[in-house]
Amino acid sequence: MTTSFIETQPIAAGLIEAENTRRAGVLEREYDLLGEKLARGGIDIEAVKREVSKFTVAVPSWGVGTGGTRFARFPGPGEPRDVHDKLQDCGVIQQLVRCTSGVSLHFPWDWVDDFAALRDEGAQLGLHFDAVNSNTFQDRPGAALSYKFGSLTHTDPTTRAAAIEHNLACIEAGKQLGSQAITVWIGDGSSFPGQQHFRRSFERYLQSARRIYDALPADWRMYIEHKLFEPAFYSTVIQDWGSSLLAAQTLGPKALCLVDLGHHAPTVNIELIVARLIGCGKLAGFHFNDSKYGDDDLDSGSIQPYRLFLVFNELVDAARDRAAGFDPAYMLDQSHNVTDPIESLMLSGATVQRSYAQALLVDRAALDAYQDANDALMATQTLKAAFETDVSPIVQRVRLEAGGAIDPLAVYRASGYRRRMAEIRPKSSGLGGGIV
Ligand code: AFD
Ligand code: MN
Ligand code: MN
Repeated sequence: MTTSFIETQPIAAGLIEAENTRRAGVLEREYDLLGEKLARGGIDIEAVKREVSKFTVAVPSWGVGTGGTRFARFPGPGEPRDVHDKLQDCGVIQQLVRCTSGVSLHFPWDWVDDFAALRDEGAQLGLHFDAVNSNTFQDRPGAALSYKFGSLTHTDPTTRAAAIEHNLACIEAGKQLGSQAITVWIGDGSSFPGQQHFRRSFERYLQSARRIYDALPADWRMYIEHKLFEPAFYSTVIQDWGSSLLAAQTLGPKALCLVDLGHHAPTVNIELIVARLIGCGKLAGFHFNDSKYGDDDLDSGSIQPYRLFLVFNELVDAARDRAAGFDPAYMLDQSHNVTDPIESLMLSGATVQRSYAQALLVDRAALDAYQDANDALMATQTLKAAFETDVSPIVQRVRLEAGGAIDPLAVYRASGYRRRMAEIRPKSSGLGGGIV
């Protein structure tokens, strides 16, 4: 007898329904009230809800494990032991929030022998596979060559070749998974002035990246992810959006620039970078997270929610203008050190979705007019008005109608899922650091 989709879901459907029933009345009243308020401003709440229901943000497989810092890692109970456990945890997130159907795998961490079977396993949980990520920032146990001094840009051609080969293997795996993009982030760089020749290392990057680019299937894209520093502390080869754009433009139309919100200096205006990349048709998409100091990988919207909104403001504006080549991919890229990763990822997915909903409320005709008239105060107030609108009833209703939970956190805690997993999955080692 084949098991039905309902039976393969990690959280009991009855529990979701019971919790939703308790909250449905209040939600209905709040939704109607918000609907009336928006209608007074000429906005149809149903139209906003339809747009929001199409929004999805992928979850990184590594995000469901407990993260760590350079100093230590404190494993949480019931951590996933392998990619199969990770998928199940991602299934929980998707089951409750319903906007996180994509999963992004990282290789070699998530390597399996049978990718077709893994694809089916994901489908059983209502998941599909988003961009694959190649890891050449650490050595594989027993590997003959080391990435200590770089991978795609290493001075040694044999080491570069190994890093290229790994990326090609990731594409092959991704093809079987149904992915359509590879995200390439390299840790390559230098920690001391003079250690690395800036121009030559970038040239080597372009040569290596060309080999990966040439191996992309026709409908695939290559996302180039820049990062200011870390693990290299003086320079990185793909340091900023300028280097990323240069590489993407040199490689060709299938190469695009990915913006990880944590990969910039603290005061950088990220929404402006987003606008620039949209303007030249090179925005790949995002790795969402939040930070106060560096690549802190905190939960999306936990530190600077207004910045997240301003990013979405640019995206909604670009969609309205039908900007050429505009089709961004959304993913969370966070590290959870002190929270339950499932809880953080559920709330982060919902937060990103909320920012999108808020950005949809911006009165763009008014904003255009205020900008043209140089009315700085009213222009900025127009954005603030949208940001300050509590769109909770919209995102809650979207979740409810998609079969998710009005309050995902409450259902998750009531389900005892983590407790059950702690019994099944043995405690993993807390030794060693590791940001991932
Ligand atoms: C890095 C990057 C990148 C990478 C991840 C691994 O943001 O996306 O895949 O961490 O954990 O800082
Ligand atoms: Mn990232
Ligand atoms: Mn990062």
